[in-house]
This record gives sequence, structure tokens and C-alpha cells, in this order.
Amino acid sequence: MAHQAVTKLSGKDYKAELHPVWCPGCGDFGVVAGVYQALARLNLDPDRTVIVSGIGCSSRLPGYVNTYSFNSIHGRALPIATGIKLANPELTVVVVGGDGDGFAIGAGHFVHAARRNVDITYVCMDNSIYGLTKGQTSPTTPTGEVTKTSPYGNLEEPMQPVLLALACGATFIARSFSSEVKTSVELIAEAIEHPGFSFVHMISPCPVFRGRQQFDWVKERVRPLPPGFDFTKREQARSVAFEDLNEQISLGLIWRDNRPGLLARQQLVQQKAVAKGVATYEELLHSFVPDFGAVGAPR
Ligand SMILES: Cc1ncc(C[n+]2csc(CCOP(=O)(O)OP(=O)(O)O)c2C)c(N)n1
Ligand code: SF4
Repeated sequence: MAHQAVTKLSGKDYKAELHPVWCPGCGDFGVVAGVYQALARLNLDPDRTVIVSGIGCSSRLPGYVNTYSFNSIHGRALPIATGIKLANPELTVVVVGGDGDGFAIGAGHFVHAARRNVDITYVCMDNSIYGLTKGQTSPTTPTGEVTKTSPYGNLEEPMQPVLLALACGATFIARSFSSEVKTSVELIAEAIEHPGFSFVHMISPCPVFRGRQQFDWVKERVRPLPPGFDFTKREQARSVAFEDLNEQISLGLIWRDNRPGLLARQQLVQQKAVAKGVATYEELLHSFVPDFGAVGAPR
């Protein structure tokens, strides 16, 4: 359950003193604008909200938001966020980062965060390039794209983040585009409210290493999901997940499922333990490891 601020906050209340150092025209400006407004829409208490990232241009975002923030290690934001949420379920935990961070070095963590269905929100800012390290191909770079590491064109097929999220059991999957801030606000707010692992695939162009034409390329292809699209129907979600992004990029809520999250399942275990006479979570831990918490105890 997300904690609300005592007074009504607006988007600018979530702006940190630190000003973004992203390049002029970077898509990430649109994403942070969407984050400010989504937090304001939910009136989240900044003292009970944490934004976690890895390393990359996009991973600078937590520093620009007036909540707790953790700019962590490249590719490791999801396990760190999982630990934060499990240690203190009262916190609202949001993870942000780039496609390199999330789908190259961090790909294994994405798979397991989705599978575990921990109640955290992951906004992956996909520019299909490594921005911070100056323009190497990433797992989502289109085939044939000329980059610093593919001067004759990328030989590889890009991966499909939405398809991967669906295959791994994410219970909320949406896609937005950094220039469509209104759509981003709605989807990020809904993702935060979702009790389970929520994933927002956020297309956020890098004009420096993919060129200004990346915005035009995306704009020509994005479209809202068709009227009547049912995000609770797996076969409809699957058809979006298999979309050829060179042809069309659907924006909106693609998939939602009410499978209980990890914390809800943990509560069931606690209830069973209580029924067996174990009164508290600490006692439950002691029943596994009798010396748990004792000074010098094995950990
Ligand atoms: C363990 C480790 N490996 C590699 C790096 C170098 N590195 C920093 S950011 C980055 C990739 C950045 O691309 P992405 O995650 O897509 O974010 P963007 O900068 O495009 O927003 C890499 C490879 C690192 N910091 N740590
Ligand atoms: S290099 Fe690209 S992703 Fe990084 S700040 Fe500049 S425009 Fe944005």
C-alpha cells in the first residue's frame, strides 16, 4: 500500500535541486517530467518513496527527483530494489535505467524480478544504444544500425522487451514514448499502483548517438492500442509483444494479471506459521536458524 503525503503535492514538489545534465533534446527529459507528474497524481510521500537505478545517462534520473534515491551499480538496480522492498514493504519502490543496464548486463535480473512478481515498478528508458559510454550497440539496437561498434551496420537481431516481460511472468506490462508525457504519467501511475512487478517499456530517444531522426522514426510508428483492446487477454497481449517495431510501436497498457505478488505470498506463509504457534516473523526466522540475530551467529 503506497503512503500518501500529508499535504497535496504538485509535480514541481518532486523536483530535486540538482538539475539534469542530459544533452539538449534527450528523451529522458520527457521521462522525468512524466515521473514528477505520476508521483504527484498519486500524491506519494517523498519520505516513503525510493527510486533506484543502475548506471547510464537514464540512470541519473533518481538524482533529479525529490524522494530517496539510489544510483547503484550497472545492471544491478532490480536486485537492489527487490532487497529494499522486501526489507521495508511500506516503501514505494521505482526502478529506472537504460536498455543496456536492463537487458544486457541486467537481463538475468529482469527475468527473475518479473518471475518473482515483487511489488516494484520498472521503467526502462530504451534509446537502443549505450548513451553514457558514447554510442555502442545495445540489445535493442535495430539490425543494420550504424553505431560506434557497428560501423558497417549492426549484425544482430534486437530483443523485444515486452515479449520477454510477458514470457517471464510480469503482471503489468505497458509501453510509452518520452514525448507523450500524458500517456507516460497515466501508465507510470497505474504501474506504481499495481500490486506486483510492473514494467513500463519507455521509448526515450538519444539524439546524440542515434541522431535527431530517431524521434521522427519513433513518432511515425507509435500509435495507441486499438479501441476494444483487452489487456487481460493473453493472446491480445501476445500479438502486441510480437509486433515488428520497425513497422508499428503500440503504446498503452498491454497486459495485466492479478497473480499474487511475492509479499502477499510471504504473508500467507506467515499466517501458516502463526497457526502453528509461531507468533512473529522474527520467531519464524528463529525456527529456521535458531541463532538468527545473535552476535557472532552464522549468516
Ligand atoms: C559493471 C560495469 N560494466 C560496464 C560499465 C560501463 N557502462 C556504464 S553505463 C553503460 C551502458 C549505458 O547504456 P544504457 O544502460 O542503455 O543507458 P543510457 O546511457 O543509454 O541511458 C556501460 C556499459 C559499468 N559502469 N559497470
Ligand atoms: S548521450 Fe544520449 S542518452 Fe545520454 S544524455 Fe545525451 S542524448 Fe541523452
